[in-house]
This record gives sequence, C-alpha cells and structure tokens, in this order.
Amino acid sequence: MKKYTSVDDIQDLKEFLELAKKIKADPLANKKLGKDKTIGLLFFNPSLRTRLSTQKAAQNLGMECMVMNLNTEGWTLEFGDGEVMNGAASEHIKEAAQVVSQYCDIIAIRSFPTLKDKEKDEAETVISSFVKYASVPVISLEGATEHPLQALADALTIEEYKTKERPKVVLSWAPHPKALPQSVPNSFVKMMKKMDVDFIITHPKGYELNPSITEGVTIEHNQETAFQGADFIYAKNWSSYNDYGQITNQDPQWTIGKKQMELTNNAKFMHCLPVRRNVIVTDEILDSEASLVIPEANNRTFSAQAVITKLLTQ
Ligand code: SN0
Repeated sequence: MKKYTSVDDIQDLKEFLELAKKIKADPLANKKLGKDKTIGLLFFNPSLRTRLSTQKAAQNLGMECMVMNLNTEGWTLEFGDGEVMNGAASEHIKEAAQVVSQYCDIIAIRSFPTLKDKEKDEAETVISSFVKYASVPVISLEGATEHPLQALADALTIEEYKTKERPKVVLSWAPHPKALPQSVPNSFVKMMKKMDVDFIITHPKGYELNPSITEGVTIEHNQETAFQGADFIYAKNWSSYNDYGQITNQDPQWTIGKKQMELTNNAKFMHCLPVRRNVIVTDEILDSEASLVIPEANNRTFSAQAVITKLLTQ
C-alpha cells in the first residue's frame, strides 16, 4: 500500500481487519518496525481522537512523531499551479510537501472541506496535492470527502460486536447546529459496501449523499422503518450535498433516543465522536450499555496502527 487517503485504497479488507485484530491483541509486538522512522501529523483543523490515536499507534510501532497545527503555526499555503504569489499565501505546496518529506517517512494530514466550493472539496485539493508532491506515503486524517481511518475503526468495531453472520447496520442522519462534512458518512458507506452486512441509510429528504458513493444502497426516508430489526445504529450529522454545505433540516424528531432504539434488535449505538449530547443522541442512549462510542474510539489506535504497519512494510 502506497497511501491511505480513501477506503478505496484497501485492497483486501478481511486481511486488513485480521491485522488490526492481531495488533489489538498485542499492540507492542512490532515495536521495532518503526525504529528510527518518523511520522508527521499535520492539522488544518481540530482533533482529539485522530491526533492522539495516530500518535499512540506510531509510538506502539516505535516511531517518532512530529505534530504541527499547520493552519495556525505554519505558513499559509498556495495550492494553485502557476500562481503569482503576491497575496496572503507565503509558501507553495510544491516546496512544503517536498520539505516535510525530507523529515518524515509518512505524512498524515487533516483538512476539512470548505463546504462552500464543492469542486475544490471534491478534488481533495489539500490531500491530493500532498500525495502529488510528497515523496513519502500519505495518510488522510479526514479530508474533504473521506475519513478512512474512522471507517476502519468502525469496521473493526462491528466485526467485534456482531452477534450474527450478517448484521443489519443503519446509518442514520441526525440533527446538528453546524454544517458538517460528508466525510465520515462517505467513508462509512464505502466501508459497509465492502462488508457482509445488511446496510441501509436513513435521512430526511434533501440529505442525499454523493450518489456515486451510495449507488446500490437502500435509502429509507422514514427513520422508524429503517430502524426495524437493526443490530447497529451508526449516527452522524452531515450537511446537504445537493444544496452544498447547507443545513436544510434541524428536526429534533431525528435525534436518536429510546423511542427509536426500541424499534431495533437491541442495537448497539455507534458515533465517531465528538457528539452533541441530546442533539444527535440522548444522554439515556449514550450512557447506556448499548453505546459503543468508547470501544469505537479505542479501535482508532489499532486501525491507525494497521495502516502505518502496511505503509512501512509494502
Ligand atoms: C467533524 C465531522 O466531520 O463531522 C469531525 C468528526 C470526526 N465533526 C465536527 O466538526 C463536529 C463539530 C461540532 O461542533 O460538533
């Protein structure tokens, strides 16, 4: 594997999940693999889990880790080709990516979408420019359209907690006061399409995700119908894709609570975090036995470690 910026970069999911499980059983077993190697984590946006779990994963492999908040601490970068740089941007991505490649064996980047310029977001301008100009492997720590490390942790969590061969997994939109990226649901959908699950998406009309990603997946606009018999409820807010970056619905009926969970097959509740309590999901559910959000966050370390292991070995 040369990079991990999309769920599409996974060739053999089964093998990947086996590796993650093996790593989880003995996280320090490969402590020498990363000796004298460095991973650079570059953030254009806030992070808690991604930053610490990736750092922890690198540490478990014996790697050094350098972290930089590029948006506040670095030079403003130019991404355009042939630009006359007499404006705000001080440094071109061409130099920046090559320079970071001198210091790091892997570069990992977080760069959220603008949610204003759909074309720019869909081009994954920041991460794809690093891929283009860096001379080392690149990992996405959540880009404009995907969050592939999260999706891998989610897959591992479902594997661990499923009680039947082919569980029913529901991705449910839930309300939020801010316009959020489609990255987490996009990667989750891609991942569920690779897994042996009965997968269904529920969201209000107007919240259709990119149709090329959801192609072939059942979409049910009635949340109660979708939840019937579910084994996993994966909650997430996202802003509108068609009405790009807009909030067109804040209906509290979509907040996940006891009423909805009672329709399921004693389903487990999942969310990538951070989660707005009593907006996305009620306290009652989040604080209940049904919630997997903490084991899910724990799995971020092992999925990141599996990805780094792959990048260092092949
Ligand atoms: C991000 C998102 O993509 O939805 C990161 C999730 C891993 N979430 C947020 O930005 C939530 C911010 C908030 O204020 O709740």
